[in-house]
Amino acid sequence: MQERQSRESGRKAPAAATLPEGFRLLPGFLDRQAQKDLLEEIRAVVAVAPLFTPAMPRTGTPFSVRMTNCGALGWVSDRAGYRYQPEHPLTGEPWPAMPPRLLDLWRQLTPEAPPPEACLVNFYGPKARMGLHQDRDEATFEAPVISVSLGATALFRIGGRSRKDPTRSLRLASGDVVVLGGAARLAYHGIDRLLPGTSTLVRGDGRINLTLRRVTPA
Ligand code: MD6
Ligand code: FE
Repeated sequence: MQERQSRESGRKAPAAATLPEGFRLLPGFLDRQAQKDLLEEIRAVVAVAPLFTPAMPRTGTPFSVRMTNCGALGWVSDRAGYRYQPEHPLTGEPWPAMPPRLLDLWRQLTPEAPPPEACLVNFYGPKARMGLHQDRDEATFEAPVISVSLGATALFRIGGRSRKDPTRSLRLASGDVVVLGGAARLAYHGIDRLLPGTSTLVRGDGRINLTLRRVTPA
């Protein structure tokens, strides 16, 4: 798999000054074939661990994004709260293994960190979005969170460690990788919306985002 920054994409990483320290956007990190190969592996994950609709803690309001996981632990959300657990909430089965190419990507981008334990798979239809949030349900923040985007381009919003901090908007296209490490590990971020007609990789103008996390201290 070509896990290099694409020279063909012609898109540049944003100026660092206005972004939190430890934030990295790697445009076109996965080439088209690597995206297709990864998508097939994610389809195999979904075949074993079907997509479920998470719900907000307390209110039970459904998310517009559907989810599943691979790896030893999976992130789930329901009326009882946000948590990591070793089994699928509907089937009760263990999550499927993380595809080796994701473990390779992690090792390449964060060689010092212990291996990832969870890969959250988010499926977006054309109207789905994700509110501004921090990734802070992990018992350790020693490793970055690394995300891979497939399919339609998304408008990604990122701010600082306080919800009130100013934010800026960036585009995440198919094959792009984001690293939230250092100060950016706890930066607020979300998805405002998808841009229709921007990719043919995922049918129906859909988008998949994978987030790899270390959950427990090494
Ligand atoms: C998304 N991403 O791209 C949502 N979290 O659909 C995230 O929530 C995210 O991109 C942590 C690190 C990188 C991310
Ligand atoms: Fe997140």
